[in-house]
Amino acid sequence: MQLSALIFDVDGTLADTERDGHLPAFNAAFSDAGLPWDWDETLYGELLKVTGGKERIRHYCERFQPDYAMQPDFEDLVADLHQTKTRHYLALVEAGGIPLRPGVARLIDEARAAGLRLAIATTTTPENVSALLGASLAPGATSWYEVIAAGDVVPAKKPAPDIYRYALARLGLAADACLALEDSAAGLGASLGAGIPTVVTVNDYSRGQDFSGALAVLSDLGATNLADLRRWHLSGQPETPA
Ligand code: XBP
Ligand code: MG
Repeated sequence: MQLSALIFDVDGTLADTERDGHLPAFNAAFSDAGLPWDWDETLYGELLKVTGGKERIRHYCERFQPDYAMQPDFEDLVADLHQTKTRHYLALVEAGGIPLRPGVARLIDEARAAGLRLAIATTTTPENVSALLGASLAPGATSWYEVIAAGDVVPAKKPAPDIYRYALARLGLAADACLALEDSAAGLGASLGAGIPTVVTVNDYSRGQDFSGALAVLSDLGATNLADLRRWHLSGQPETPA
């Protein structure tokens, strides 16, 4: 099947947003709320196994702050903390603090020049996506993406396939006409669950996770071009490591 579209994950794939953006933003939100919680990189690596910022806060409270989780307005408190966190994250991104990972901008340029359709499938919020694309890729880059499937637009987050199925439906494409780019086992589970051939670029948080079924597992896209993606997509087989 001809390759017609690239579907990009955001966090960890387009940029290392977790370490440099989301983690400090969560901690700033806790501090604003007067909560003595300070997630370090090790704990955050564990918490990242729960996708979705609200879900992550809820999981943390249920596991480490049970008294806080038992409050009658707990869900409202989670929503408020997440709203504050998103405000801090947007400020970090808009300040230009989060560069794209190696090769990402070049690959997007190659795909656009070749007439490939582009989409996003992410657990984060749409406003976070637009801010990152506008600040780190190019002003107006959001318009390069036909579909931005993000956050709560689907009931179940990665590794559920919902967000990728949503993107396919909006693209009107079959799964095997697309190629997904992911960074984590949860993301790969979601894209493969939707039947989409997938290339993984690992990062410090996802290194060592199980990427069985990926067409290729790379350290980054710095040495990868569109011809590589087309070759892997055509073969349909995982590339044997060099
Ligand atoms: C990674 C996630 C997101 C971010 C936090 O998303 O799981 O929840 O960690 O963003 P991706 P929010 O699918 O792009 O890898 O707080 O907006 O959820
Ligand atoms: Mg990701």
